[in-house]
Amino acid sequence: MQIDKYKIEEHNTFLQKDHQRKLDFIAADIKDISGLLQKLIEFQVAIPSWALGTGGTRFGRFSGGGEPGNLEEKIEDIGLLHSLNKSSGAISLHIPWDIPENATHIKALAAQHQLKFDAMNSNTFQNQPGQKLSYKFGSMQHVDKAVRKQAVDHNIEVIKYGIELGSESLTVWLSDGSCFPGQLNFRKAFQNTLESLQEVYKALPDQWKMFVEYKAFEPNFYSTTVGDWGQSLLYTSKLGKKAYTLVDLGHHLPNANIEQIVALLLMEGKLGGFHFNDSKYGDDDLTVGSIKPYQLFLIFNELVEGMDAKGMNHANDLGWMIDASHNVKDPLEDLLQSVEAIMITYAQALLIDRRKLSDAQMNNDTVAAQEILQQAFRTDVRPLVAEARLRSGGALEPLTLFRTEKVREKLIKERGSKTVATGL
Ligand code: AFD
Ligand code: MN
Ligand code: MN
Repeated sequence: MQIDKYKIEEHNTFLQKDHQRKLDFIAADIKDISGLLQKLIEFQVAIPSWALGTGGTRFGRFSGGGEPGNLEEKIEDIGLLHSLNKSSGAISLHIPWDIPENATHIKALAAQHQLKFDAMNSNTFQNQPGQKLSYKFGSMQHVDKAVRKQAVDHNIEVIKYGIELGSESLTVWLSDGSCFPGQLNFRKAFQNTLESLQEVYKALPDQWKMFVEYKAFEPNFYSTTVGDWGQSLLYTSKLGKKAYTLVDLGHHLPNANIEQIVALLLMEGKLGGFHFNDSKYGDDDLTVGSIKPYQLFLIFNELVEGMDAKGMNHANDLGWMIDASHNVKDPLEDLLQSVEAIMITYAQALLIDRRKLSDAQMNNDTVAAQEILQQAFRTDVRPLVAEARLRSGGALEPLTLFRTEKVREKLIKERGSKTVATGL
C-alpha cells in the first residue's frame, strides 16, 4: 500500500503552525540553517530487507500480521517508510532470503519508490535447503577446503546479484568461531578465513567496497573468528583498499568505547559503514537510541568531526544502515522510530561548536568540553529534522500519520494476519 500525497499534505497543513513556532525558536540560535537542513535532507539510512517482519528468539516468535511475503512487498514497505520520512531511500538485501529473481523488474519497482540498493549481505551462517555441505563448524574458516569454497562461491553469487541491481558493496558477517576451548586452532581459522575473503575480494568490481562486520560472540560462545574491530581491521588491511570494517552497534562487549573505535577506524580510512541498533546486554537489536542515546551522540560526534577532517561527504562516503529485530513492536513503526533517532542524533552532532571544543581540548578544560557536547545533546532538534522532512515532501510526524492512516490494519487486510517474512 501507499499513502496518497494529498494525505501527507493535509497532515502537514494541520501541523504547520505549531511546527513553525518550534522551528523559529531553534532557528534563532543557528548560524547556517539552510546548510544544516541540506545535510539532513541528503542523509539516507538503508533499511535491511530482513527487518520488515517480526523477529524472534530461540524461544518463540509472535507474528504481528501483514508482513511482506516477498521481495516486492518488502520494497513496497520501505517505499512507504520513505514516503513518510524521506530519509530511508535505500534497501539492503540478504541473500538467499531475498533473491531478486527478475532484477530488471525489482530495479524498476525500487526506482518507482525512489529506493537505491545499498550493501548486499551474504549468508553463510545458516544451511539452506539443498545445500551440499554444512556450516555447522564454520564457513570461511572451515577445516575442509570444500566448505570454504562453497562459502566463497556463495559470496561471489551475491556480488553478481548486487551488480544486476546497482549495489556497490558487499557486507560479510561470519558467525564462524568455536563453542569450546580446544575446538579450533585460532591461527589456522584466521588464515583460512583470510584466504576465503581474498577469493571473494578478487571478484569485487572496481568501484565496489567490501565490509567485514565483527561481532564479539553468538552464535559461537567461546571464540569468534571476526570477533572485534582489531580482528576485522587485520583482515581488511591485508585484503586491500576496497575492504573496510563495518561497525554494528550491538556487536561489542558491554561498555566498549565504540566512539573511540569509530574515531580510529575513520582516521585510518578503514571505516566502511554502520549497522545501527541499540542494546542493553548483547546483540539485542533494539530500536536505535532507545537505551544509550548519549553514546549514539558521541559516536556521531566522532563521525562528523572525523569525516570533516578528511573532507568526506557525510551522506555518501560511509554506508548507513539499520540492523534491528522487532520482537514486540510493529516493525514499520520501529523503523520510523529508528530512522528518527538517527536523524536527531546526526542533527545534534552538526550543532556542536567544533572550534570551542577544540580550544577546550587544547586547554585541558574538561568542564568546558563536557558543556559544549551536552549543550548540543540537550538541544531539542526535532523541529529541524521535521523541517528537513517537510522540505523533501515527507510528513511532519511520520509515526502519527502511520497510525491515523491505519497502515498496519490495511496491510493485514491486504496480506492476511498469518504472514511470515523471510529473515531470522
Ligand atoms: C547479525 C549480524 C549481521 C547479519 C544479521 C542477520 O548483525 O549483520 O547480517 O544479523 O540478521 O547479527
Ligand atoms: Mn549487523
Ligand atoms: Mn547483529
